Amino acid sequence: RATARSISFTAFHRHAEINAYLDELAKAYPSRVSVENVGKSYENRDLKTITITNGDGKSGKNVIFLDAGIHAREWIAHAGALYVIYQLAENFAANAALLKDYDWVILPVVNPDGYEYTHTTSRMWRKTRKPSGTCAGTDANRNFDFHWGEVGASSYSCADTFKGVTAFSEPETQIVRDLLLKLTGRGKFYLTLHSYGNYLLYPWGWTSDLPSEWRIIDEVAQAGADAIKSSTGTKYTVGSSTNVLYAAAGGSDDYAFGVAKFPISITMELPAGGSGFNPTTAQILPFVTETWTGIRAMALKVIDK
Ligand code: ING
Ligand code: ZN
Repeated sequence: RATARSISFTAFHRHAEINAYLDELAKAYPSRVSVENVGKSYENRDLKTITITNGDGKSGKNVIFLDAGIHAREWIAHAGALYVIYQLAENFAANAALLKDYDWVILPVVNPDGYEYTHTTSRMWRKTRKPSGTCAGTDANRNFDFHWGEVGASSYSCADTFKGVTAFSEPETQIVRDLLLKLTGRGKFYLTLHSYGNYLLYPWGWTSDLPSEWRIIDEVAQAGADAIKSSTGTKYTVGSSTNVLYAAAGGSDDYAFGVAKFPISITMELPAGGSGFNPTTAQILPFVTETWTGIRAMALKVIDK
């Protein structure tokens, strides 16, 4: 089924529609799905997580935490998270193995103020919307407090990669921080969706050194790339963000790995469509189904460990 209740994969949905879909799922599947308000954006929008379980009532399971929309303009990332939610909640039988010993916690829109701004005002906006200095907005993926500001981030508030006036200056990154820290121990896999470029990136972003555990992370990412390659032929590049893309400190994946101690932490850069950040609506479904193939393979690899 290409459409899932009030949302579809033939259009990009506004933040309010996405939140309404989450609530709809919690209502439809009360034994397996719950939705929590985890805080508010600078402009007072509700950030909601959806937790999807297999309904066996066991608590304290391992957790896979997925987020999307750290960057406002990367619309296919928000759609990708929605497709994961749709599969786990509404195609439960086919995905039972993913939920047997793991609960999934998903925050599909980290930066709703920026996301709405890209719909109403400026399609290519990347940052949050809180003013700081001359300009509005901080790059949320430079705002996490781990080697904050050391490399690949700007101190100029008008820059697209502005690191923020302090680490965790933004309510939205504070919310992700608190979710990650609450999951230390149970959290086994952190996956954050961005676009574009077809990369599976892992720590570190702050240094070209690799973490000592890099082989196991590489194996998980490679499983995702291989699954996508054999399903659609699309090629993903796998490696540490510094080594295969560029150095940038203060990213959420470095924080999840280095501070919140998620053993596997990956940034997935979905494909470009149309003009890079702007896939056509006809590209949404093929892109998100392909993405799901990769996510599924990575999750199964994590679960297998
Ligand atoms: N790319 C990521 C960015 O924040 C990245 C790439 C991720 C760099 C993690 C360093 C660490 O710049 C996009 N498209 O946002
Ligand atoms: Zn991004």
